[in-house]
Amino acid sequence: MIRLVMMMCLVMISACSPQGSEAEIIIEGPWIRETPPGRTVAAGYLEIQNNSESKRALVKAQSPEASRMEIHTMEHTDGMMRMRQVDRLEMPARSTVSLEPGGLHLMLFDIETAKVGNHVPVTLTFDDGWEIEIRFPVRRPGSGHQH
Ligand SMILES: [Cu+2]
Repeated sequence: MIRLVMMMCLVMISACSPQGSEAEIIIEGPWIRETPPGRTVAAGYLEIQNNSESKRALVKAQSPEASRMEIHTMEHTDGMMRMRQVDRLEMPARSTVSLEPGGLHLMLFDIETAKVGNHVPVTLTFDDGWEIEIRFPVRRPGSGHQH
């Protein structure tokens, strides 16, 4: 009987920490840009550290306060900066990927709560199925960048 209980504990432990992701992926400095009045599309930024020895990828972001979220890059096309949606955000082994104004960002659609003082919950899903919920504080940017 004791052996059976011990086995169950081991099974539960391994189910709770798939591939040790929690220590290997670290999220720093999340924030969402405040939307001007009448706008319901917001950009979110953060830094993702992949401290593991293997490449990883962010494959999905979602929030109960947005109808949908997308991962966007910024590209120079015909002399203009344009946003382009990507399916996944690749992170090489032992790398840090920064999502920041003027570059990579998360896009939140139909969000009414991107106002300073709010915290927007966002769930990030990685390619191995690991998920983490982050609270993004809403901030008013000092610069005139649109994204
Ligand atoms: Cu965008």
